[in-house]
Amino acid sequence: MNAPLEDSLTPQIRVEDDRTGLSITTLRSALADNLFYIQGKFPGTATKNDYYMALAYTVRDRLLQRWLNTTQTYRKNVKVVCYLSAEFLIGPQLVNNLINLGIYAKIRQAVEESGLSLQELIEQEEEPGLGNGGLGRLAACYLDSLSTLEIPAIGYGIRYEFGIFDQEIRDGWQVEITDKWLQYGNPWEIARPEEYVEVKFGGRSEHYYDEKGNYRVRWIPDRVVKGVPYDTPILGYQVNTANTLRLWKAEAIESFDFQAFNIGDYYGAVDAKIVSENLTKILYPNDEVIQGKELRLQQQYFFVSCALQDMIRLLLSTEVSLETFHQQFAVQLNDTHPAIGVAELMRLLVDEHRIDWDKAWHITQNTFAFTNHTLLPEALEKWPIELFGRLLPRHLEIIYEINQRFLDRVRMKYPRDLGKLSRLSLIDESGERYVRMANLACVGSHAINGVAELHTELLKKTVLKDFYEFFPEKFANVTNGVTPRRWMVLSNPRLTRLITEKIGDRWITHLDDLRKLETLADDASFRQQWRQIKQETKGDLAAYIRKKLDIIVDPKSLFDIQVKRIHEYKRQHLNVLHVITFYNRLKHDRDLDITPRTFIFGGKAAPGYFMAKLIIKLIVSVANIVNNDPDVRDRMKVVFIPDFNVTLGQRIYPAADLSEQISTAGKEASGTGNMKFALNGALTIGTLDGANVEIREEVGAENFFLFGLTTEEVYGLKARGYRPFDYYNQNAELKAVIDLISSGFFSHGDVDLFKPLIDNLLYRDDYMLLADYQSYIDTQEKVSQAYRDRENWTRMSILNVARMGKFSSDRSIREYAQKIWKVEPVPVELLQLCPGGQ
Ligand code: CR1
Repeated sequence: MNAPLEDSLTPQIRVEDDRTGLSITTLRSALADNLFYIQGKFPGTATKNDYYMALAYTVRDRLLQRWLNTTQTYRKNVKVVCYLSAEFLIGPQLVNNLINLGIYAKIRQAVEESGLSLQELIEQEEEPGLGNGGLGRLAACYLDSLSTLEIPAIGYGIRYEFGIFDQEIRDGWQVEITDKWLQYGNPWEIARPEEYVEVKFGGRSEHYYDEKGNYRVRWIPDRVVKGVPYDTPILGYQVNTANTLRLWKAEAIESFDFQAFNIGDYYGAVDAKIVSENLTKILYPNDEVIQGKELRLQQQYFFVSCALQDMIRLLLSTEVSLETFHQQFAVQLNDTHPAIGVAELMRLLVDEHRIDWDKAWHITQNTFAFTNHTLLPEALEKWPIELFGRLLPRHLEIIYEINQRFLDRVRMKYPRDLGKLSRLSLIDESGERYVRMANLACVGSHAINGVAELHTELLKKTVLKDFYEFFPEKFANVTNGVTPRRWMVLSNPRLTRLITEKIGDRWITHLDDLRKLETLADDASFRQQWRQIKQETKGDLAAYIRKKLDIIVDPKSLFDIQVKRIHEYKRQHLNVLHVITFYNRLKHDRDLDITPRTFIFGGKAAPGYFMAKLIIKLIVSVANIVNNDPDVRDRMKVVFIPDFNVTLGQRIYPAADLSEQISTAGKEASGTGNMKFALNGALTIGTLDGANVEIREEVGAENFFLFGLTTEEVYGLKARGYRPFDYYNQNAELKAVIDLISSGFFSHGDVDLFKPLIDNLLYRDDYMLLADYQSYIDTQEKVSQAYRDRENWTRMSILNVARMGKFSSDRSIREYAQKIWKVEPVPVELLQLCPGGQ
């Protein structure tokens, strides 16, 4: 990969010493030094990974001035955004840091003059897979934008020892492999063991009167765990701001079990250590469905408590009164996973810092804001009271108290409306009793937002309707965005260079500038260059597919791509129905003049989600038949790329012609892959769901392939009684597709294999594939026709990119900063230099 751009150094950096200088000579000797002194290797015995590590440290050294100075700046009474998230899917760090530092070309030269290949070293990096999908990746894009916009921020989360599993496909089935991302060390993090905090679990609360006769509560836990922070710098694009991602690792408190040790129970003491460290061992691999496991609640409470204690310590280290907490920190709850923070902050303020309840509640409500990321009912977190009370007895009391005060207000506003009362209550009492985390988040926050316009509207009308009616002023929309640094500059260097040649590089931080490309859409030679780049990028992906999977695909065919978590509502199987329709048409008429296509899929299924795994099996089974059928050769190929992750996304999004965004209307909160594809020049085939609606508005209906039922129509059809079987009966082509799967054609004659999937479609079809089938097929036909007119297709592709300005995460973060957090940029000056730098 070539440098996406000329190197451009941030003007303010004034620190050049032997260790951090940027001359090629200094860079080369730094690389050699790090290999020797940090990796402890001679060049002769060093592995590629040793070289990667040495290079990573060389880059990190050049980041430290900015990082430490950023931290210093924030000690001076500025409001800091704290983004609390159980997931941060940050992706590989090396190239991103090179780009943001503006030293890519220099480093490449130094590496190459040392006899190494930069590309090979880049490929050594293990990405930290600390997230499942969109939610975790969004958090990562937001950190990038916060730093680039010079907004003081800390990301707080969990340092999972094992992140999202690696996916292998064996015999068509997904197999999960443990993700040992830390096995060779992580050069980007710095442990800060001296800044540990203690987190309590279990036990009971004790109510008493203090020395002044005030009523107090203290928590007598039966277990204490140590939280140790590990910090990763998040450097902004060509600014001095490097915010911190602070991830917590659980460790045992040795002293706590000395008792066991002293009575000779050495094993017992070690057991306690293992139990503590289990807390942050593994990321739960479920996307949008709760698993309700005790360990998960422990994880949530653990990192949230660590974070809030850390903030309080930070604040108290600055002479400022704790009562100004909400003026010092804006805390964003990324979904309900950190919602326990509402009760924890109340506990810290009331029990531990003796602030009275009303004041503490004012602080809490003005501190927190809550983002909802899904409408799926199975994703709404709730915890059985019994479990909750056993783990967090004091928090349960606090939640009861919050609830009582809140419900008193509800009663005042709606006397005698018992339905309202029971729906708004923080406790679900309809059967077994549960704590409802979304309700806690709504009551404890001053702002609540959805992640796309449609999603926010649906929140107000459905899952959070009662809350919207009770406090409409809290609700706002902030449509998601993605960072153009990673999702264009880093992943698509060719297009980055072309665009920059034409309109300058301001678009990288002001994505609206892409509008300047609009007029170029009418320039034939520009279109030619644009097409050429897409062709080369598709060639790269084709080479990857050949190398990894031994499948030959034609870069001239239409690359039709769906990559995202596998989920029934995302309807990868609707895509498969089209693949088989396409196949059948070719089989029936071998001379059919069809636009050749390569159908590409990728995505992980939750390990316990049978139907999702069966969908993968179906894709791979169809691929095996189609790819080996001489009748259709050269006209279609089907590929499932295993182990979709950030690194692979960087290869895949830029190579797409067509982006599949085909969820059932009303189900996808926003989607962000849809933005990455379109930003890289793919056209979208999609439903009116999530941010698709806004993407279509921006790029223009004529540059978007719309199909399917609207949300209203979905609701309407469900209400009238949806009968999928009728669609099957009345549509010969659909029937042929379904029958072909049922016949065992794709499963070596096994007629049972896909039966669960087929039966589900014929007799339930919750996600209405059959209702949308014909419209999808017709629209795919339009896509095929449109692709034949290469000039016009290219025009549409250029216009898509030109009109994607809105979907920069910079825009999203500006909205959060203004509407919700009330924070301002604080530029960082490099004042305090390291001794060697002066
Ligand atoms: C949504 O499904 C959205 C991301 C980020 C996901 C997706 O549509 O783009 O969040 N939700 O907002 C999710 O993971 C747990 O919920």
